[in-house]
Amino acid sequence: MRRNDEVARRLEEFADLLEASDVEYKPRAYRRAAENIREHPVDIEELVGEGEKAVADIDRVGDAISSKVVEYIETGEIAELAELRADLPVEMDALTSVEGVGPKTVGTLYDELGIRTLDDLEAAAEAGRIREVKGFGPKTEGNIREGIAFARQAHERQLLGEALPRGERVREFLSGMEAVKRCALAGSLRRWRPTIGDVDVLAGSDEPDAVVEAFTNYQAATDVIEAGTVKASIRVESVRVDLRVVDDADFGAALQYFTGSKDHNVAVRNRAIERDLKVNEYGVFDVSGLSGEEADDQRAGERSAGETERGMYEALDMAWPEPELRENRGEVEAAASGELPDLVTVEDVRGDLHVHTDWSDGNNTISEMVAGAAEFGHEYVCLTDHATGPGMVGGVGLDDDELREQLAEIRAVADDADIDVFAGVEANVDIDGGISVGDDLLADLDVVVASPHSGLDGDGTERLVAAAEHPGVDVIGHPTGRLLNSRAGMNIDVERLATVAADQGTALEINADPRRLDLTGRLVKTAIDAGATVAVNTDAHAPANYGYVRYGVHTARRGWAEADDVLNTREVDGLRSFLE
Ligand code: DGT
Ligand code: CA
Ligand code: CA
Ligand code: ZN
Repeated sequence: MRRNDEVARRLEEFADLLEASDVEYKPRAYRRAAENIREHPVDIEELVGEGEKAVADIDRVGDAISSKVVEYIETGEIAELAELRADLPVEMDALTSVEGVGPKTVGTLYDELGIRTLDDLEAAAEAGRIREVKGFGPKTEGNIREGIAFARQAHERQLLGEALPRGERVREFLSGMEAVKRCALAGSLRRWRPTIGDVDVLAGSDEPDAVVEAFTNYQAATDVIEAGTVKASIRVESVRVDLRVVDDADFGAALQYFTGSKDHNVAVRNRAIERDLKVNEYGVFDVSGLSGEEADDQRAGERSAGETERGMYEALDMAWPEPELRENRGEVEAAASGELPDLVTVEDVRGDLHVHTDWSDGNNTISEMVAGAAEFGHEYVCLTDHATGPGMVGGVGLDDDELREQLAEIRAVADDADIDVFAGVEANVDIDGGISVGDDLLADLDVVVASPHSGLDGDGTERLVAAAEHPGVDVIGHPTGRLLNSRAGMNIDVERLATVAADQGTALEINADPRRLDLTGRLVKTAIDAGATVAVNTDAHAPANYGYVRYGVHTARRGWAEADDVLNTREVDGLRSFLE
């Protein structure tokens, strides 16, 4: 089993403890080394076997860190790390999962108040002791108190954006086996929920032993949680992966069952009962002639489906609902009456309207981001760097003069580009709904994305309604401002916002960054039902981020969106007429 992730975690722990003791620079070096070890293609144990030099050759690792890696693999411990732990005996991961609490804060709160655990932190916040510590105040204390509940639940679920690539690699690995006839991801991952409890993988095979054996020896597994005859669970980095092996003849039934959601399955089962049919993970069975007791047997009755998932729904007189719809929000009725939506696809998307460059906090130049969009296959792209204003810290945002200067450069790049290039801005929506950029400049820009970046608690409806009514604004960016697993974001009456947005010709964004996925599927459905148009944007800060679009599109699909509901599926002329 590959141990790179385990080693990386030790180094990250090292970094946190150093940072908590106010050591400079070193923490950053340890984190970079950790990242490169985690991503390194060769198993770290193998490299240690080749000698310290082979470890030090990993980019950004170097001699000091490589000797600690060797020490850890050979002895199971790093002496210096053990000392640091003894000096600061805290639950670092749990504490730093509270928004606004970093290793430095943990160090201070331990020194001043002896806080070691989330429970300690909560008790200190409730008792008003944190505000007494130098550098803290009632506001910080309030934020910490609010962040704790979130942190407790956050620890249990992984981001879709982290779980999916790992699940896909497991699926590829198993699909490559001779013994595996069919293989698919199921569960919440197949439904594209924004966060994932565990990854479910299904394999159809008549050699379950061989499949389970290969799975538990999967090279990226960091742990085998359990292994049976037809199922097993491993950990891949921090994600739990459950495998189930079934007879290939039952694959469709098992896929339907293990895709869920539970609520969807209950609704499907009720439809079956109305028809004297029985649905389970082995198929659809006709139990009409059987007594209650006879029908209890899993495979009792004549089977009418189970080989394919489509067949399962057909046997129940239903069209096949896309997995993203299976949340029991009306899809069972729609599938029965032939009224399922024709969902938007990733291929329908023609461009990206929310992209950053190194003029603000992006990593790449305007031309690089344009070239990246062209290479990705887009027909157009809009560059929307941050404007100054509330929520922009550290001088990230551009003032109006700088935006004018950038506008000229974007026009110059556009002249030579292979795709249509629009000039935009990501302006801040202040607490009253005001926009942080001058009206004359807004009028000269092609696309204005207005996003909330500060004051992200409480109700944000009126603030966003005011922004949507602003004649210069085209798109409301990441409307709730939520950050998955760390910040709930604002409450919004999306029906009201969407009604105004539809009327004003303002689009509502689905921010496809897997840390946001904001709006959510549920809110997208409300917005579309109220007549609004959505825009699926990646908020890319580097060309590689254009690939986030699939997370946004599948979120749109969870909201029942068709291509016509999504602004950036339009050809460039259609986009222009929306923007006018
Ligand atoms: P997660 O892992 O919390 O993100 O959510 P799921 O939906 O992947 O749930 P999971 O992994 O517990 O189970 C996978 C699927 O298996 C689930 O969506 C539906 C099905 N399933 C599991 N347990 C039950 C159950 O007790 N009843 C029914 N009807 N279906 C179940
Ligand atoms: Ca699951
Ligand atoms: Ca599971
Ligand atoms: Zn942005």
